[in-house]
Amino acid sequence: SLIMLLTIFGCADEGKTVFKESDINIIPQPDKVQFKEGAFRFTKDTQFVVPLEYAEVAEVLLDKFSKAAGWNLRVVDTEPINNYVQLVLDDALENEAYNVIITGDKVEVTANGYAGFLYGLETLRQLLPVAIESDNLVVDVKWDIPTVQITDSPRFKWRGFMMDVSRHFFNKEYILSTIDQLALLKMNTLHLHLVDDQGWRLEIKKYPKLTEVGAFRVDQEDKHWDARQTPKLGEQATYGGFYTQEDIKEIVAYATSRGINVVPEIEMPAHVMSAIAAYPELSCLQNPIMVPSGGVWPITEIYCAGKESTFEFLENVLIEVMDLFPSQYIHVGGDEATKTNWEKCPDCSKRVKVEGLANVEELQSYFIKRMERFISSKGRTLIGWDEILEGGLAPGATVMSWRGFEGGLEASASGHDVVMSPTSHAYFDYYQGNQDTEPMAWGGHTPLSKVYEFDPVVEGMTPKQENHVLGGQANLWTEFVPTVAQAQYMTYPRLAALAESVWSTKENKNWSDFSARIDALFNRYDAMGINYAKSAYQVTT
Ligand code: TNX
Repeated sequence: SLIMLLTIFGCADEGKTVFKESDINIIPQPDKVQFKEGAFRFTKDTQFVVPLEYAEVAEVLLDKFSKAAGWNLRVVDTEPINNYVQLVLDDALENEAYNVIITGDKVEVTANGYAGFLYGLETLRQLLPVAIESDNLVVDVKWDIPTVQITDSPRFKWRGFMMDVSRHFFNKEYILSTIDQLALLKMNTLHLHLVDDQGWRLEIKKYPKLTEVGAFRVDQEDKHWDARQTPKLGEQATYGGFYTQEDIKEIVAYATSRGINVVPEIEMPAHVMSAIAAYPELSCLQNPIMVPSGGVWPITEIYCAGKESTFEFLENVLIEVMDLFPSQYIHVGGDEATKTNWEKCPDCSKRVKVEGLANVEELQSYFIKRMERFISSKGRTLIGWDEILEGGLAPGATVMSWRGFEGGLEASASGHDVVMSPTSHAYFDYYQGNQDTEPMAWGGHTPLSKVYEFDPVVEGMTPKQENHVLGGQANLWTEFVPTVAQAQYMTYPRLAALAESVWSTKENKNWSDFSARIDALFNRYDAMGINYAKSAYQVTT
């Protein structure tokens, strides 16, 4: 029959792309890649054979084929005919690990569950022609991939990226597209910095003013960050935005389908002027303040640690947060609190006495420990910036080490889990090239090569300490990042270097090999319309 003839013809190697080993450019570098001459061709009839409970995972590729090739590929759970992609469960594999075997007529992906299947498919995406990234129909493409065998698994289980959506607001669409980029690089954690002085970005039903007031500020149009620009009370807000709870549900659902956990950060006790502008009673002195448009330093307008009502407020906020975010980890910030108002506050002095503390400084540790009890009572885990070490760490707390690796070393030595996110390697708000030619940034110098050197495990760590290193994370603070174009510029391709640092084995990391592979990623970014920094490519250590 005609169908038979077409099937036989489609199965012949004739006309398929002839690949070279150098055509394989996967980032992050997999554990093992074996190249064999030959190709597998995706066609409009390629079947995806997927265990039913994992059917959703195939969407990552089916979506792309539907847009770029105009195909409506099918997921089946029956015996396939020839030319198919089959996902096979294998309980012997570790979480997130996968194997891919590609031959001329089939592709087999094995994993122990959703994440591994996803990463296998993301690897296929990187083997496909860049046209797969197109949102519009592309004609005359041979949808061929080389016949390789890949064995792969992550080095760390926390592979994170933080986006500061407070200093500048980035809408839901940008967050969703960022999730897709994270998945491409096999990152699995998106940390949203939802609260800071300059804006509260999450709808809380019980406290509507947090977003009605706290999500908006006075800003001059072309000057989105200026510390000298202190708004006067009563001035009209012009800049802002926030996520509704519906937005968050959509973000979390999409992230989950891309193997990504969304960690919410609700800052406390400092970096919360936006909340105090909305509800002045949260501060000790109750001075009326505006949401500041620029940096405020030192940060003295902080939550009052003396009043019970502060904790009641935070618990109510966190209840809504935990309903929205299934994340095991709840980030409570904890950084950069200046305690001068606690000094002036009778309720705080009283609390110091009652709790038997030495001084108001110790209220920071009291504060975080109390929140940790609440969070762990709900079965979740508190994580905070390394300032939460000061005055004694809460028992179940995990530390995110940003002022170098020291906080992480100290916390892991005392048996706490840590995520390494040091300014030296992981701060994407720092310059990545020559300061004279780069757009205005926070300062610092974190070129691509420096990010690539990042290793969350520090030399000299004991094996016990090493076991407490969950992984690493990059942070994009957005004081000087007002637009999507600028956010992409600061994020890419440094995110690719970070991804390799937290996924690939030490032995497999090689800067010159990475530099060669990254050209293929640039082509992909071009196809996706991403404004990556070409300047980052130059080695500028
Ligand atoms: C320090 S990192 C901060 C942020 C700033 C950042 C700028 C941290 C926990 N706090 O508030 O945006 O430096 O690099």
